[in-house]
Amino acid sequence: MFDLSMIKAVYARMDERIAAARKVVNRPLTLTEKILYSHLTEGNATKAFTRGKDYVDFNPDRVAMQDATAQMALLQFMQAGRPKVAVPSTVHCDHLITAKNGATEDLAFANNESKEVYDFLGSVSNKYGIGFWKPGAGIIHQVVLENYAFPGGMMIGTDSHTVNAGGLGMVAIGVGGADACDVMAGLPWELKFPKLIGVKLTGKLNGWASPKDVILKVAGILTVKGGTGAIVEYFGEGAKNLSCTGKGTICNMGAEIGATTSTFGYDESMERYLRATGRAEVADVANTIKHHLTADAEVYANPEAYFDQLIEINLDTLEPHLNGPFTPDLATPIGKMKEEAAKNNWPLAVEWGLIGSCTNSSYEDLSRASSIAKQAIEKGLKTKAQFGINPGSEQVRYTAERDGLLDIFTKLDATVFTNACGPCIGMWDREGAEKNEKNTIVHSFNRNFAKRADGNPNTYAFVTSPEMVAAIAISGNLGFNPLTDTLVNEKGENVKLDPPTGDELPTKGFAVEDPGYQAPAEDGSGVTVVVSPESTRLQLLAPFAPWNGNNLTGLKLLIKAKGKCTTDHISMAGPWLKYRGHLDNISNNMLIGAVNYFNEKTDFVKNQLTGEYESVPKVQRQYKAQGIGSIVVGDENYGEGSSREHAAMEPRHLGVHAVLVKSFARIHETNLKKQGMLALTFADKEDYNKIQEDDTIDINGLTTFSPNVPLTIVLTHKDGSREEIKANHTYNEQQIEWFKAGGALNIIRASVAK
Ligand code: MIC
Ligand code: SF4
Repeated sequence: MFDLSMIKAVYARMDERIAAARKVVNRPLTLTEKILYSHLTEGNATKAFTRGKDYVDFNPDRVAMQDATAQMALLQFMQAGRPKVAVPSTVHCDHLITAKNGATEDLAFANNESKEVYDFLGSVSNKYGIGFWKPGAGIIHQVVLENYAFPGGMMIGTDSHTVNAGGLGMVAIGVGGADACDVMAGLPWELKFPKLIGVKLTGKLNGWASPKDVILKVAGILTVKGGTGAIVEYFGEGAKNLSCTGKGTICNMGAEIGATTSTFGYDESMERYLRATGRAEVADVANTIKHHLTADAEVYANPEAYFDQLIEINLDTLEPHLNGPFTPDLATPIGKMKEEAAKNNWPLAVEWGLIGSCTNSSYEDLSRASSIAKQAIEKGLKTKAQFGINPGSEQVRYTAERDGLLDIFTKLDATVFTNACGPCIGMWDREGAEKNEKNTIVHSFNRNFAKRADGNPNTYAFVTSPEMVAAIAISGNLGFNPLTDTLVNEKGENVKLDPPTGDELPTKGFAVEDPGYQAPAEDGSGVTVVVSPESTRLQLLAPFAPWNGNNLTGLKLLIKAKGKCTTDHISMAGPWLKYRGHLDNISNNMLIGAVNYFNEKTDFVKNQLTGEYESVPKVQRQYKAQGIGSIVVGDENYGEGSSREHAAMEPRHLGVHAVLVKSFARIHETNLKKQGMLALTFADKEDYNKIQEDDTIDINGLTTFSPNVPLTIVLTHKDGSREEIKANHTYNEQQIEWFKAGGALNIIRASVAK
């Protein structure tokens, strides 16, 4: 068990902290407020904060990082001049393992291919007191839920699905590496005090419905930006009826509605999970302060009075859903899928069914999906689609193997891939993907943006529960509704699949031989970290230049992005993951997935110096070489999706000064600010239409840059005509200092130098 004394200390101060919060807020408290107010940097609250307005400093209890983001986070931390991390922190190697031939071969390949990166992460972790989870140990959020998450705790992680730990009653938030660096350096972490969305769950799941369907439905209601700036708190009888890992699934995909995080009050399902995962002592102490680990009774009795928005879902009548294609909020209940697919021309034949990802790779998930697979074997059915599985952790895998679950899948010709992200992050060597054929896949992951899993823009990916993935993979048909439809077996008989069954937790308990954990050195001062100057995968960071004190003038429009522009469009994953530790190399993928408004093409923009059309990074490197600044323009919810700060560091590195959009996703906006960029929004969204392809742009008002005062943007069009528009921003005093210093890290550096 890890960090019991830290958990006890958090619990020990909760009484006093919550009493102080109660006094200033002066009404009953939600769970979210209890957790936030008991983690204030100032200690006991002295004033009530205004939701959606006040910036507040917090002291999170721990930090989690995955390998693809940890490289940048730790390259920054190395410059902070601290001997050891200030709070318990961990690194998890899960993103860099390609799924191809199955776990044993794939893991060996990755260990070789990414050796340099793993050695770097291992030695940095060892030096600075960070727990290190080796490749194959599992997916960060499953490993965190199994080992580190605790009710009432607060955590940040360099991955947007850090929110998964809400399943164990935490406030767990995804951030960029620079934020993690601050917290590991012992500095406070700042967040705009969130709004609160309440989701009341009534009834009990039954039949084919699963926890995944709760969040697929919520995503349909709130859309990809409906949760922005808010924490979602689930409650009600229905919540108590869900397993702990099921709650994790729901919180996990809260990232897909843009929510800051989601959480559930402490209950018996969490207690069972803590005990089953070797943390009985955490459950025992949590039991002593139970009343602090859920909202006050008045809140749930009269939620309208305490939440900014309220949603109610009846689990008794919830239908299984499939969300997609290309966006996780396009929710279709299974009963309507045949109709919708025909109407929209979605290919019905399903080529692959994939179970895994941090969202749905628990023991319960594998157990319920295997109950469907088992029926297929017994009823003489074969899978029509190909079938792949990534268990969430070595503990889950080992236990599922012992209990015969994996054997059932392999009898159906499934491939068991490594305990890692794999296809979910485009680390999937899918045969034939390069042909770019139109095809459908179903998976239990959370994201389904174009090209995400296999790089093929014509793969129609649908997100659903593991048990539905199994049923649909067996039928090979997107429209197959296991509630009503039958399938024809080898003997030509019509057979029907019974609803899934499964174990919330393994009846014989969890087991594992080697969980893949490496503890750091007690005293790491003697450990050296080497980064070869010749490396193509790792590069030490050079400080960005501070602001020169003048308004920005003569910026060229680099690209006006049209429509959805997620972090996958700005800094693609898959094959580019290998450069996550090398800023200059990864910058060659900057915005190559974004659609150019003026020609509807990707990675094809006008070079204003030559009039030629070229790839985005190429054009930008020419501007940089000539000392010309540039600006990126975007649409709604720009930077949706991942926490990867590369999407902010690449433009910074290549000389883009500002990003001007209709609206931002939270993490990306903060990442831009942290790296010393200008993150601006159109005061009037219609002004997006005024931006022309050959525009030269000035940003005025920077010499008096201050909170709540809009900046002025002057557009000079090709014909010499000029237009002035207003741009809003959300910078506070501190964040303006980041801009002036050329990035937040320069401020930490300066304080070390003193
Ligand atoms: C993702 O799911 O997109 C990732 C890969 O886990 C990212 C982090 C990254 O880009 O490394 C995330 O969600 O934050
Ligand atoms: Fe890994 Fe996918 Fe989860 Fe991101 S969403 S952490 S890539 S499994």
